[in-house]
Amino acid sequence: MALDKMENVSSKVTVPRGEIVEFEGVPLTKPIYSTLDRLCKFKARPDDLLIATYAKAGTTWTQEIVDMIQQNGDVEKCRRDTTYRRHPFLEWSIPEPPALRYSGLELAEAMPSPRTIKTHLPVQLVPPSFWEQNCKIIYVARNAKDNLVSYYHFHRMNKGLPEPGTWEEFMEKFMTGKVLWGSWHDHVKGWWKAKNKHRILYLFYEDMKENPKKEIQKIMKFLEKDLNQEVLNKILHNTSFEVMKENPMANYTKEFQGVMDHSVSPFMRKGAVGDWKNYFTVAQNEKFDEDYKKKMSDTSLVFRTEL
Ligand code: PPS
Repeated sequence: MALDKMENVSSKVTVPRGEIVEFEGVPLTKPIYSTLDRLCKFKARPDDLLIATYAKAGTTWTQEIVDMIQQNGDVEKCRRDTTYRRHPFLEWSIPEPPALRYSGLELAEAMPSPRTIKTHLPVQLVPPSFWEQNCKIIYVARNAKDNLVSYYHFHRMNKGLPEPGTWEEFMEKFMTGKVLWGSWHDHVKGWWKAKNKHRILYLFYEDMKENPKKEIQKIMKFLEKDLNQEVLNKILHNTSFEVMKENPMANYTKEFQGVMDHSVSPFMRKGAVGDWKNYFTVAQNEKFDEDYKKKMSDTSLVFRTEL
């Protein structure tokens, strides 16, 4: 079955919890680790757009906004396939079982230009051709506390990821960078530095929540797209949390049945800023802040944890 035409035949398929292997201090899944060589040789094209994020920072939201802009606000065109297949998830690889097979690399290689590609890679692991080709990159960052909460729930519902352990244990792993794709702190800082040298639009989830129209306009400008107010409002509406939560092409209910259990926690969970307050105890918050201060002392990056 062609990868890009694969029907959703994954229901009832179960997978063992993912195993983690470290590469240069960055925990990766085994299949990602074993394709690193190929990944490094990936041939980016000059008109590729890369959407890069730390996992759970607002990737899917940004992908939908970008696609809506590229399709001039045509909702039907944006529903041509799931997010997972419209935009190759570059490093993601599931060799088996066959019903879940996926190779972001193969999907990207087979895709005609212009391509929009998703990655969670830290900046130092991005295939060099993206820099050589001077590709445009949109990076989205989300404050560490909400990012952590979202990541914790995602591990609970996604059986393809390692066991999260308790909330307390997961928080510890997050703080020490022992989670998939590594340290949040290094990720956001690494990309922040890279934006001084490359064509990177660095966005914040919190800004997108506060004023989505303004952030959509920033993306439009970056993509050199001039769309009228009517189209802009259509994009705003169709990329709202409420609409995307009900959109099967964006809410991950069509993929990974038996792997992602939305009854444990939906992919489109809360979509809010400040939800961390419902999870952090006072003691945990103090510990997190103290550690955060140390790890973020060498950057000008500033995050908002509430609006
Ligand atoms: S992934 O798996 O890494 O691609 O996940 P990602 O898409 O980066 O992040 C998922 C979180 O983003 C929230 N989300 C949104 N928030 C606001 N508005 C819109 N439209 C939107 N779409 C997705 C989603 O709910 C996850 O956050 P939490 O906090 O868990 O709800």
